[in-house]
Amino acid sequence: MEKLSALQKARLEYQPKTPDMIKGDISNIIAEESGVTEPASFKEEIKELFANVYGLPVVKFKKGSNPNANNKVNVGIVLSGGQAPGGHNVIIGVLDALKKANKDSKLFGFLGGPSGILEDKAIEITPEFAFNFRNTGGFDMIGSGRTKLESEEQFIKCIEVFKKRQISALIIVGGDDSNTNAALLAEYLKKNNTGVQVIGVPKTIDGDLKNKYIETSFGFDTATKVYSELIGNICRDANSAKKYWHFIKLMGRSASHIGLECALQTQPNVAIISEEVEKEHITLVEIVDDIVRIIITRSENKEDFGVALIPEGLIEFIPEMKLLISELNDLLANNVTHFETLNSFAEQTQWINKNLSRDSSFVFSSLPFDIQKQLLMDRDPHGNVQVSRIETEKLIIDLVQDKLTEMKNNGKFKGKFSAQNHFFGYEGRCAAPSNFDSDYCYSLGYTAFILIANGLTGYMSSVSNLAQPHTNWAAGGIPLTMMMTMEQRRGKLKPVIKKALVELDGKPFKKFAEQREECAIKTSFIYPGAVQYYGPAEVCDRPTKTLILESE
Ligand code: FBP
Repeated sequence: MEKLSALQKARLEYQPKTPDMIKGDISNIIAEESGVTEPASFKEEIKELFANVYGLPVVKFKKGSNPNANNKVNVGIVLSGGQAPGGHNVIIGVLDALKKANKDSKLFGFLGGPSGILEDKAIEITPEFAFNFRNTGGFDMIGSGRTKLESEEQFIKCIEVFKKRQISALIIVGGDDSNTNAALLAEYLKKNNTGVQVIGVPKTIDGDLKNKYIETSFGFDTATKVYSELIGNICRDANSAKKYWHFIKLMGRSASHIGLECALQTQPNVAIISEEVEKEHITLVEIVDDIVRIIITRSENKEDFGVALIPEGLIEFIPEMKLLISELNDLLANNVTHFETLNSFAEQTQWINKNLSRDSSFVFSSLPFDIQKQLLMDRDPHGNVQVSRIETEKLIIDLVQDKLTEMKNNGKFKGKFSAQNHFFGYEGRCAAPSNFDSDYCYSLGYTAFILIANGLTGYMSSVSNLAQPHTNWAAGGIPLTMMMTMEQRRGKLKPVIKKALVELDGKPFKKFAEQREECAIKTSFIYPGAVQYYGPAEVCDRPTKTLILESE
């Protein structure tokens, strides 16, 4: 058996904390309805697409007798998309609840993500097997994948597999896209009277699956604490050596929640927020000019060092880059075969430049070759450029360097500029979950099973009041359709769960904006240190600053 560290052993014994309302016998918990709900926009379109799971009520748990809770059931679970700390605890929360309700019930974990359902690859998750995964990071218990479940053919295959394994409920743990697919599957299964229920669980380190009812997605807490520890260490190194500017790209496919939270935790000199760049139409040149301004001012104060945070998704929010990427996406999607016949990079760029609009061709040509190559790399399953593979931090360093050299030659910059680049992304996705994520995920899994025991389908498991002590957390379910809207995807209007971007009038951004100029010029770093698992609650259990500010 694999050798465990003392901390790993201790974490296996950690009992996640849960809301009071899900304690006790599962047969004594019922789901109370609190009004029929509808999405905020495209009501008619969504109603038509989801005729069978539309207009369901939000439910909250309360004490009451549920005669079906102890029925023997087989439940399936699948992890979908990128890893996020706490996924194993979701599975263990479901398992503990299911076995508590009836020890003969079974939990099947589909392997390697949604494709595991289509290929009928699953294992039974027993308490003995699951024990070694309690409070651990990673998704290695059953793996994950990015296969989209959306076609009728796939749904028919799912039904076949559920029948064979006598599965009467499926839990899909994923982000906005996976939960949109959960809603489509729930609708299909209900329309066809299969009796199979579908429950979603909000996962993503990006923190962009949240709304009025879902306060945060799991994994965001741990990932941002891990990145903040690393950023704090770099800030301290910068402040010790006083010779480097560190440019750190942070994960988050689209939204800048991770960058914003880390900026609140560490107070770097620069933190770019993509949503602001888009709203204010800030160009790449303007971004660079502002960083140069900060470098020069700090240099005049004899501080030729600093730390800048760059969100991974930035490139797609810069107006001229957004247009370029969208033209490239269409060009590449519509000319796959022809593009494959172009053998050299020179041939590829020549063809690209010929087919782009004049403005985009100009922007493309002005980029360094490495970035041009990265922009032409394979798209993800949604046809999007893979931003985690674009070295935006290096692009910005190059442009800043060029500008400073020019200014030096003109006598306008007399200091020194030496840059280091970093990318923090995969480092945080499989970290051992913080107490918050351990507790939250276990409670989400446990809640998902109670929703199943109450006969519900088409819901997302919800645990709220998260800024309060766990005893006051509320548990229940939110209808998936009420979080939906319609958006253009590959030229078609499609139902989607709305991605939550950083709100510029929200409290976390306002707090950051209030202090950023001072942090830019005056060294004001905070060194948060490592995630703590044992010790006083204010050190070990505190949620993110984003969550606290949003709950005020
Ligand atoms: P999910 O939205 O599936 O949770 O994944 C988010 C993420 O971690 C992004 O931050 C990042 O851009 C992407 O996954 C990287 O994907 P991959 O794991 O395929 O490299």
